[in-house]
Amino acid sequence: MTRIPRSHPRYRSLMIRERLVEGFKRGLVVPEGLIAHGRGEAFDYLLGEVSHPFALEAERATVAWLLTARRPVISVNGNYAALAAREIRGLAEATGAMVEVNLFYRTEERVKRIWRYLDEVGVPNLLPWDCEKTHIPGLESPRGITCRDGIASADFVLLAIEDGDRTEALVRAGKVVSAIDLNPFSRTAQTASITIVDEAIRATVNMERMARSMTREEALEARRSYDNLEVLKASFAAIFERLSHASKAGRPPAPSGGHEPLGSL
Ligand code: PTJ
Repeated sequence: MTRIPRSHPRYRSLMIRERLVEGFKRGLVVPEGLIAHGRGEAFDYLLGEVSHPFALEAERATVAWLLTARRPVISVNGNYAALAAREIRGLAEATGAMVEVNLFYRTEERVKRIWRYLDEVGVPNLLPWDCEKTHIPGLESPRGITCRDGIASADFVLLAIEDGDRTEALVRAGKVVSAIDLNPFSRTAQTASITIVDEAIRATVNMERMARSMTREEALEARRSYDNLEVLKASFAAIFERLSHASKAGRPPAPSGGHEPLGSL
């Protein structure tokens, strides 16, 4: 792994990139995952690389569902595993949610490899890699395969860095879907029931912290009062305001002092 000095101004971003490259070398991440990451980085730049209030609100609603749903499942793909395995462990511990390895570019070999990696890191409530399988309705190709006792029977699914078709199919199947996606224009962001416009590691760290202190009453209230349209509008407004400032000043606004946990970086 390339050594990056902590003093580098782009330390955090470069470390995240290294995690993904390591994941690629280990066969967890597909080449397309590296491209997806670059897109995410670009949007994070526009957002100022912090968790904005609208993201924290969506994260709070997600935690509320993870704590109170009948069968909540955290869906983990190659990118999410490579970036945030330890943070996923924390969130699964704090909420008791099940964790399923579920892939867009699916091969049994890669499912096993990611499953073993999560297991080594100590992620709890992992559905077995050789679970009984079924298909997400409307997605009959291998990218629709899922565990019968996992996503297929879940009422709530948390996804990250996900493809739009799969998100749409889960929403169509009647599930409440929360999606971590830095691009609010994406089909995933637009179709999810709860859209977390935040970087996946930051979002997962935030959610673990929230889950450790949220009461059931607070969770039910957070579910009731959540409005995803307002959250999406606020995410576009944040990008617009930063670009508007930059278009006048010729440089981005000073860091907003938003919440930026480092997680295990
Ligand atoms: O591991 P697999 O086989 O399931 O495949 C994973 C990828 C990522 C290749 C697959 O899901 C895919 O092709 O995704 P897309 O359609 O490229 O969408 C990924 C979305 O996640 C894009 O909107 C990116 O902006 C966003 N994104 C990328 N990195 C991050 C992110 N959002 C949050 N945090 C990130 N670190």
